[in-house]
Amino acid sequence: MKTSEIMATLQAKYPGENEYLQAVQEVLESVEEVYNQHPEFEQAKIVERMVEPDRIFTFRVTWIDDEGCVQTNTGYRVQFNSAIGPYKGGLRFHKAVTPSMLKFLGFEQTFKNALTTLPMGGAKGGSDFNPRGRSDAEIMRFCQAFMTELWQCIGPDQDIPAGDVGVGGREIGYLYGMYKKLAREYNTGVLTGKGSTWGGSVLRPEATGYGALYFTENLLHRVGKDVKGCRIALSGFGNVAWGAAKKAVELGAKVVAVSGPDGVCEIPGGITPEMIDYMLVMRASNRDRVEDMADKFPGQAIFHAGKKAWSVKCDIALPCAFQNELSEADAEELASNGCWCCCEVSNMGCQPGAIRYFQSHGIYFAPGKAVNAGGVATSGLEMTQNAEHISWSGKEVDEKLHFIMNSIHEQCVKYGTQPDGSVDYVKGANIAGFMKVATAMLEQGII
Ligand code: 2IT
Repeated sequence: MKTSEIMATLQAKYPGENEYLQAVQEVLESVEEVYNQHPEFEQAKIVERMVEPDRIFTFRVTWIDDEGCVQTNTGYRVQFNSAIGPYKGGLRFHKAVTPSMLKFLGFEQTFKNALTTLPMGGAKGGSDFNPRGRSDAEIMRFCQAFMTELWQCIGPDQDIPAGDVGVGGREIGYLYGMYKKLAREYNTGVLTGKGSTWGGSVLRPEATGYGALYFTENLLHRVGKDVKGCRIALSGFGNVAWGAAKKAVELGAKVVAVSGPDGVCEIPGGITPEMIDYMLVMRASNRDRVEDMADKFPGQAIFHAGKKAWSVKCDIALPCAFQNELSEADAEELASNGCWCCCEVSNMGCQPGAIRYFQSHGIYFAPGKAVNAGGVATSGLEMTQNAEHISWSGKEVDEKLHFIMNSIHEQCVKYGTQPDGSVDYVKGANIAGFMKVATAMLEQGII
């Protein structure tokens, strides 16, 4: 296998699908050497098959807004790979959603899910629906309209969606309500991230952020450091940033920045529990503005319009918002302000130039598919509870999540340790995930 040849074919076939091509390029570069030591992979054309989604559903979603106007969006479900389990992955509602974005996310999800130790294949879905400024009633009508198409594609042993950007507990509730009405079955296992009174797992809302901090701790402990006392800049103020802030504070770190599309809130004294709670209010408001934090906590949170979280002095950077949110120039700015570690919590949050910059300047870096896997792992734990018709305590779920994050870190170290003893977490995560999926595909024949 030659990465450059496969990339040339994909570029010709899918011109302009930049996020998808970027995600594939990163994985292929990481695994090329190992792959070429396995002629049986080459013979079964594992890579050529793995980079193509199994199938993509595309559908029209029509709904009526509060003014009585008819609105039309496009919905998608990308079922990427089912070698190690049923399709599993979130739904993203965001104005910039395209097939390319969902293909990149579904591809990443395949390897991430393989790292979790649980039997889940990779998928992603969503819509170009923009929640900004939408009322609760509009959100509900959109979710219902979306599910009237999606429900035919999903099932507890087939494909299990969950949340992602723009889809949280409220949206999963509306989606599940419509699913139940259409299917006439109380199939709790068909979606994860449900409410805790109707089949949801405790700690699922916190899991992505908590898992990210457990992973960060593992990384730091390996080099004799600790999260305690560190200044952390995180981007975003949604579900992932919220969980990360909660756990960071609990572990004794100081969260000095949260951000939004409008700018960054610098918090010199460190984020407080009241501010962390307020992140949920900001998310539910659909205003998509972090300046609201500065308005609510004057003097404590200082808003800088148009600035990113990466302009704030910190020890550790945690991108928690969107793909490609951290550029090479941002990496340089972070480094010049003394930042020495970046754990990517968003999916593909760092541009390739930023990753190269971190790795060549001795700044610890770990990729999203390892760092943020605690979210989908806890979705996997929710599926287990649903299948058994039981619910575990917070302590049980947290222990399992912690164990899974430790295991993901171990897999990265196993496959990513370099001759000089340092760990290339990008390589480690990609090779570990790839080997599991490739072996399963090989054993299941040419399908
Ligand atoms: O990117 C992700 O891993 C998620 N949005 C969570 C997916 C899930 O199925 O819980």
